[in-house]
Amino acid sequence: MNRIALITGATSGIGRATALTLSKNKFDIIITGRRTELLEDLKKEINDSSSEKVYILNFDVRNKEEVDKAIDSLPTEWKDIDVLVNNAGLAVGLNHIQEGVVDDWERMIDTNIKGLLYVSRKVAPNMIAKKHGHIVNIGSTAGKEAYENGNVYCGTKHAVDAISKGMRIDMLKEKIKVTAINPGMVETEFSIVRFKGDKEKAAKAYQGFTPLYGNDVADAILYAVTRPEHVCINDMIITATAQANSLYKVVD
Ligand code: NDP
Ligand code: 8X3
Repeated sequence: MNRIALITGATSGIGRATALTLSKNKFDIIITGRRTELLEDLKKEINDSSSEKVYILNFDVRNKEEVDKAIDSLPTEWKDIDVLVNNAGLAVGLNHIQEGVVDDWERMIDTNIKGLLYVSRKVAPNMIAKKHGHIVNIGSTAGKEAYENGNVYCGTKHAVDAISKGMRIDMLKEKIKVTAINPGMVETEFSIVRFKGDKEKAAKAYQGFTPLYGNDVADAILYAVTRPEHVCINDMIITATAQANSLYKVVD
């Protein structure tokens, strides 16, 4: 029987790649995000290439009521979520702290920290009732070292690091696995969002080296969620070969 995975932020980048990868590996997938048309496109792409089932939920992770309502609306056959991938997230702006834009800070904190918490709070109790489940949180190398201008984004990913460790401890007795996957630079829509739609600036972020792609992170997620019952990958850092951590990268 297939397992069920819910992936937040499946309209793009790492989340989209993860949906495609898991659907090729015996998972039925609940794909979520705000851009419905992109979720419909992804559903079609999965349905065209595999027989695994796909269900769409459209919600903003920052809105607790929307999160609860969407997850409550799942049909009975979709309610037993085996794997939750908390992937929805973003960086907005790249400024020194004293020039920071408060609205940007709030978007990052509300999405990357509070959104992850709202979805986890809604999904985890059912996992605990079944004494079975796996939560995968997408952190970042930015959650391991801070870098210049990264301040609040790095803070949100340090929070993901700490929350992941805390979740693991809190749900240990119930046998719930928790994995934090911490990628370095991945070429997705991430930099377009960070630079507020400036595609030229965004493209420059990946020049002179081969970055990670969404599929590379999806592979790591697949590895984590397909270990035997007695094995839990707690924490994983994955970077391009050209990048050691947030601070060291070689470019041609
Ligand atoms: P993308 O911008 O390509 O994808 C982000 C996804 O998050 C989209 O599907 C977007 O969907 C969703 N999302 C954003 N805000 C919300 C919201 N309020 N409610 C629901 N969904 C939301 O970026 P990535 O794939 O790169 O990012 C995915 C995760 O990986 C993020 O948590 C990011 O911090 C992390 N990460 C990225 C790295 C990189 O270099 N790219 C490196 C390390 C970590 P929609 O807009 O349709 O709602
Ligand atoms: C995204 C990677 O280096 O921009 O988390 O922080 S980085």
